[in-house]
Amino acid sequence: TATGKPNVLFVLGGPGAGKGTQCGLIIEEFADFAHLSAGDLLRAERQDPNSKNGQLISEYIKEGKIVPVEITVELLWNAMQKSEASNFLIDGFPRNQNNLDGWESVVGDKANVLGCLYFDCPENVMESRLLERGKTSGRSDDNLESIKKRFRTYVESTQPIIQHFDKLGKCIHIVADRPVHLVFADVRRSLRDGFG
Ligand code: UP5
Ligand code: MG
Repeated sequence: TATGKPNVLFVLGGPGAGKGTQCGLIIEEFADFAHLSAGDLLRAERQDPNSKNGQLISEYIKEGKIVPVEITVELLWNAMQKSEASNFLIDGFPRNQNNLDGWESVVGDKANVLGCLYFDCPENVMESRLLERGKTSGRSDDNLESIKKRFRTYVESTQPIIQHFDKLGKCIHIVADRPVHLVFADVRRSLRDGFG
């Protein structure tokens, strides 16, 4: 990049909207992008017997609540610093204003935030995807009770963040309620046009 700072594209959308799936496809095609899923980093941290935050993370995830930003942003920033990539897809973060504030104070102008890639999907579609995945995922939050809580957190806390980027003219809107390859065709076009 011109500035030498890493570029960051936040990837947002409801639970089951397809963030992880599409990020996987993006990094196959755009070799200079790395994918960091905040949820995956938290799940890995929860497994680490040396972590003092494991219990807290488990409880928050099962309840669909947003983990304190100090934990999440440290995992993200550490992973960014370990990576050679110059462009990052940060998947599933920031989920609320506190997350965005925590990002500003820890990372701030050490990275260049391009905006957000927003996967827009109706709740009933997300719900059936997650229930289907729940048959085999082993994820503690892929059950109807946790899914409902995740949806509520998404509407109350995360949608305002998406609107924030939208008002800045920095939100790429993707219709996510379609087959994976059709969604990706739009993603590819948007990345080439907007940020390529
Ligand atoms: N699928 C995907 N795309 C499809 C398509 N186009 N057509 C048909 N099926 C499609 O996809 C979900 C399922 O749908 C899969 O089975 C897939 O094959 C299928 P996926 O790509 O995994 O969707 P994604 O949006 O990534 O769903 P995910 O469940 O990961 O979303 P969440 O946002 O709920 O999960 P995340 O891992 O980001 O967060 C989990 C929890 O961690 C949060 O609830 C919270 O408690 C905590 N968290 C924080 O506290 N802070 C953070 O910053 C991040 C997470
Ligand atoms: Mg995901």
